[in-house]
Amino acid sequence: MMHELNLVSGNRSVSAASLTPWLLLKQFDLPFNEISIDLFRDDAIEKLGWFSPSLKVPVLIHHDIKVWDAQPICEYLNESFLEGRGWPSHQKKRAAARSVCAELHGDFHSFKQQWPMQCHLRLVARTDAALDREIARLDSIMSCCRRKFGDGGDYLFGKFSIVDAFLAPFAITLDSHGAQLTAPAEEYCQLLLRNPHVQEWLYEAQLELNTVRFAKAG
Ligand SMILES: N[C@@H](CCC(=O)N[C@@H](CS)C(=O)NCC(=O)O)C(=O)O
Repeated sequence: MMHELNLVSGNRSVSAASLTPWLLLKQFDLPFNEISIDLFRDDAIEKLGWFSPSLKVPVLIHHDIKVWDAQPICEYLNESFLEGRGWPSHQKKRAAARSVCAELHGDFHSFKQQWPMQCHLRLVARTDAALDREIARLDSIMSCCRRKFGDGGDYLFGKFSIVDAFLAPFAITLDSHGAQLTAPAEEYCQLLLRNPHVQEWLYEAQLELNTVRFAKAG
Protein backbone atom coordinates (compact mmCIF):
# COMPACT_ATOMS: atom_id res chain seq x y z
CA MET A 1 0.00 0.00 0.00
CA MET A 2 1.24 3.53 -0.71
CA HIS A 3 1.49 5.86 2.25
CA GLU A 4 2.18 9.57 2.33
CA LEU A 5 5.35 9.11 4.37
CA ASN A 6 8.47 7.56 2.84
CA LEU A 7 11.56 6.79 4.87
CA VAL A 8 14.80 6.25 2.98
CA SER A 9 16.95 4.07 5.23
CA GLY A 10 20.20 2.12 5.27
CA ASN A 11 21.12 -1.42 6.24
CA ARG A 12 19.49 -2.78 9.37
CA SER A 13 22.79 -4.12 10.70
CA VAL A 14 24.74 -0.86 10.61
CA SER A 15 22.56 2.18 10.02
CA ALA A 16 22.17 3.58 13.52
CA ALA A 17 20.85 6.89 12.19
CA SER A 18 18.06 5.10 10.27
CA LEU A 19 16.92 3.17 13.32
CA THR A 20 15.95 6.35 15.18
CA PRO A 21 13.19 7.74 12.91
CA TRP A 22 12.14 4.20 11.93
CA LEU A 23 11.55 3.37 15.61
CA LEU A 24 9.63 6.61 16.17
CA LEU A 25 7.37 5.87 13.18
CA LYS A 26 6.78 2.31 14.40
CA GLN A 27 6.25 3.19 18.04
CA PHE A 28 3.61 5.79 17.17
CA ASP A 29 2.04 3.54 14.57
CA LEU A 30 2.50 5.99 11.68
CA PRO A 31 2.17 4.15 8.37
CA PHE A 32 5.11 4.64 5.99
CA ASN A 33 6.85 3.12 2.99
CA GLU A 34 10.49 2.27 3.35
CA ILE A 35 13.08 2.67 0.62
CA SER A 36 16.14 0.72 1.73
CA ILE A 37 19.55 1.45 0.31
CA ASP A 38 22.29 -1.14 0.65
CA LEU A 39 25.20 1.04 1.73
CA PHE A 40 27.68 -1.75 0.97
CA ARG A 41 26.88 -1.90 -2.74
CA ASP A 42 28.99 -0.10 -5.32
CA ASP A 43 25.97 1.85 -6.55
CA ALA A 44 25.06 3.15 -3.06
CA ILE A 45 26.26 6.70 -3.73
CA GLU A 46 24.27 6.88 -6.94
CA LYS A 47 21.12 5.72 -5.13
CA LEU A 48 21.74 8.05 -2.20
CA GLY A 49 22.04 10.87 -4.73
CA TRP A 50 18.49 10.18 -5.97
CA PHE A 51 17.01 10.86 -2.55
CA SER A 52 19.44 12.51 -0.21
CA PRO A 53 20.95 16.02 -0.44
CA SER A 54 23.59 14.96 2.12
CA LEU A 55 24.25 11.60 0.41
CA LYS A 56 23.36 10.00 3.73
CA VAL A 57 20.38 8.22 5.19
CA PRO A 58 17.87 8.62 6.76
CA VAL A 59 15.71 10.90 4.61
CA LEU A 60 11.98 11.43 5.11
CA ILE A 61 9.92 12.29 2.06
CA HIS A 62 6.42 13.65 2.61
CA HIS A 63 4.79 14.79 -0.66
CA ASP A 64 7.19 17.47 -1.95
CA ILE A 65 8.91 17.94 1.42
CA LYS A 66 12.24 16.29 2.08
CA VAL A 67 13.84 16.16 5.53
CA TRP A 68 17.29 14.67 6.05
CA ASP A 69 19.12 13.81 9.27
CA ALA A 70 17.50 11.86 12.12
CA GLN A 71 16.98 14.86 14.41
CA PRO A 72 14.95 17.13 12.08
CA ILE A 73 13.07 14.08 10.81
CA CYS A 74 11.91 13.33 14.37
CA GLU A 75 10.98 16.99 14.89
CA TYR A 76 9.04 17.00 11.62
CA LEU A 77 7.12 13.85 12.57
CA ASN A 78 6.45 15.28 16.01
CA GLU A 79 4.99 18.55 14.73
CA SER A 80 3.21 17.20 11.64
CA PHE A 81 1.79 13.90 12.88
CA LEU A 82 2.13 13.53 16.63
CA GLU A 83 0.73 16.83 17.91
CA GLY A 84 3.76 17.14 20.15
CA ARG A 85 3.47 13.63 21.64
CA GLY A 86 7.02 12.84 20.49
CA TRP A 87 8.34 14.82 23.48
CA PRO A 88 7.34 14.57 27.15
CA SER A 89 4.35 16.81 27.94
CA HIS A 90 5.90 18.30 31.09
CA GLN A 91 8.02 21.35 30.25
CA LYS A 92 10.89 20.45 32.59
CA LYS A 93 11.09 16.91 31.18
CA ARG A 94 10.80 18.24 27.64
CA ALA A 95 13.70 20.64 28.14
CA ALA A 96 15.88 17.84 29.50
CA ALA A 97 14.78 15.38 26.78
CA ARG A 98 15.65 17.87 24.02
CA SER A 99 19.03 18.59 25.62
CA VAL A 100 19.86 14.88 25.91
CA CYS A 101 18.88 14.34 22.27
CA ALA A 102 21.09 17.20 21.08
CA GLU A 103 23.98 15.78 23.11
CA LEU A 104 23.46 12.24 21.78
CA HIS A 105 23.21 13.52 18.24
CA GLY A 106 26.06 16.01 18.23
CA ASP A 107 28.56 14.54 20.70
CA PHE A 108 29.86 11.03 21.51
CA HIS A 109 32.38 11.19 18.68
CA SER A 110 34.66 8.52 20.16
CA PHE A 111 31.73 6.18 20.79
CA LYS A 112 30.36 6.53 17.27
CA GLN A 113 33.78 6.19 15.69
CA GLN A 114 35.16 3.34 17.79
CA TRP A 115 31.95 1.43 18.43
CA PRO A 116 29.75 1.89 15.34
CA MET A 117 26.51 -0.07 15.54
CA GLN A 118 26.95 -3.60 14.24
CA CYS A 119 23.85 -5.57 15.19
CA HIS A 120 24.40 -9.18 16.24
CA LEU A 121 28.18 -9.05 16.36
CA ARG A 122 29.72 -9.82 19.73
CA LEU A 123 32.59 -7.40 19.88
CA VAL A 124 35.62 -6.90 22.06
CA ALA A 125 35.05 -4.15 24.60
CA ARG A 126 38.34 -2.38 23.89
CA THR A 127 38.25 1.24 25.08
CA ASP A 128 40.47 4.24 25.61
CA ALA A 129 40.12 7.16 28.01
CA ALA A 130 37.90 9.23 25.68
CA LEU A 131 35.55 6.31 25.02
CA ASP A 132 35.46 5.43 28.72
CA ARG A 133 34.39 9.00 29.52
CA GLU A 134 31.61 8.84 26.91
CA ILE A 135 30.35 5.47 28.17
CA ALA A 136 30.28 6.90 31.71
CA ARG A 137 28.33 9.92 30.43
CA LEU A 138 25.83 7.66 28.65
CA ASP A 139 25.43 5.67 31.84
CA SER A 140 24.84 8.84 33.83
CA ILE A 141 22.30 10.17 31.27
CA MET A 142 20.36 6.92 31.50
CA SER A 143 20.49 6.47 35.25
CA CYS A 144 19.96 10.17 36.20
CA CYS A 145 17.07 10.74 33.77
CA ARG A 146 15.36 7.54 34.91
CA ARG A 147 15.72 8.60 38.54
CA LYS A 148 14.72 12.25 38.11
CA PHE A 149 12.24 12.12 35.26
CA GLY A 150 11.19 8.49 34.79
CA ASP A 151 7.83 8.61 36.59
CA GLY A 152 4.81 7.40 34.60
CA GLY A 153 6.53 4.60 32.68
CA ASP A 154 9.74 2.63 32.09
CA TYR A 155 11.24 4.71 29.30
CA LEU A 156 13.78 7.48 29.91
CA PHE A 157 11.16 10.13 30.66
CA GLY A 158 8.38 7.72 31.59
CA LYS A 159 6.42 7.36 28.36
CA PHE A 160 8.28 6.56 25.12
CA SER A 161 9.64 9.74 23.53
CA ILE A 162 12.05 10.78 20.78
CA VAL A 163 14.99 10.46 23.15
CA ASP A 164 14.35 6.70 23.49
CA ALA A 165 14.50 6.40 19.70
CA PHE A 166 17.89 8.13 19.82
CA LEU A 167 19.15 5.87 22.59
CA ALA A 168 18.14 2.59 20.89
CA PRO A 169 21.27 2.36 18.68
CA PHE A 170 23.44 3.22 21.70
CA ALA A 171 21.75 0.43 23.71
CA ILE A 172 22.37 -2.09 20.90
CA THR A 173 26.03 -1.11 20.72
CA LEU A 174 26.61 -1.07 24.48
CA ASP A 175 25.08 -4.54 24.59
CA SER A 176 27.14 -5.85 21.63
CA HIS A 177 30.31 -4.81 23.42
CA GLY A 178 29.22 -6.10 26.80
CA ALA A 179 29.79 -2.65 28.32
CA GLN A 180 29.66 -2.61 32.11
CA LEU A 181 26.86 -0.27 33.18
CA THR A 182 25.27 0.61 36.50
CA ALA A 183 22.10 -1.34 37.32
CA PRO A 184 19.58 1.42 36.37
CA ALA A 185 21.36 2.11 33.05
CA GLU A 186 21.57 -1.62 32.24
CA GLU A 187 17.90 -2.08 33.11
CA TYR A 188 16.92 0.79 30.81
CA CYS A 189 19.12 -0.57 27.95
CA GLN A 190 17.52 -4.00 28.31
CA LEU A 191 14.04 -2.43 28.21
CA LEU A 192 14.95 -0.76 24.90
CA LEU A 193 16.34 -4.04 23.55
CA ARG A 194 13.09 -5.82 24.47
CA ASN A 195 10.94 -3.20 22.70
CA PRO A 196 9.04 -5.20 20.03
CA HIS A 197 10.03 -2.81 17.25
CA VAL A 198 13.70 -2.92 18.22
CA GLN A 199 13.33 -6.72 18.24
CA GLU A 200 11.88 -6.52 14.72
CA TRP A 201 14.81 -4.35 13.59
CA LEU A 202 17.30 -6.82 15.12
CA TYR A 203 15.50 -9.77 13.54
CA GLU A 204 15.70 -8.12 10.12
CA ALA A 205 19.37 -7.29 10.75
CA GLN A 206 19.97 -10.98 11.39
CA LEU A 207 18.22 -11.89 8.13
CA GLU A 208 20.34 -9.32 6.33
CA LEU A 209 23.55 -10.78 7.79
CA ASN A 210 22.44 -14.33 6.91
CA THR A 211 21.83 -13.23 3.31
CA VAL A 212 25.31 -11.70 3.11
CA ARG A 213 26.89 -14.85 4.61
CA PHE A 214 24.89 -17.07 2.28
CA ALA A 215 25.90 -15.02 -0.77
CA LYS A 216 29.57 -15.15 0.29
CA ALA A 217 29.41 -18.92 0.90
CA GLY A 218 27.73 -19.46 -2.48
N1 LIG B 1 23.73 12.96 11.34
C1 LIG B 1 23.14 12.09 10.35
C2 LIG B 1 24.08 10.91 10.12
C3 LIG B 1 23.65 10.12 8.93
C4 LIG B 1 24.66 9.04 8.58
O1 LIG B 1 25.84 9.09 8.97
N2 LIG B 1 24.19 8.07 7.81
C5 LIG B 1 25.04 7.01 7.33
C6 LIG B 1 24.41 5.65 7.65
S1 LIG B 1 24.08 5.46 9.39
C7 LIG B 1 25.13 7.09 5.82
O2 LIG B 1 24.16 7.35 5.15
N3 LIG B 1 26.31 6.86 5.24
C8 LIG B 1 26.47 6.92 3.81
C9 LIG B 1 27.42 5.90 3.30
O3 LIG B 1 27.85 5.05 4.08
O4 LIG B 1 27.71 5.95 2.10
C10 LIG B 1 21.76 11.62 10.85
O5 LIG B 1 21.56 11.51 12.04
O6 LIG B 1 20.87 11.38 10.03
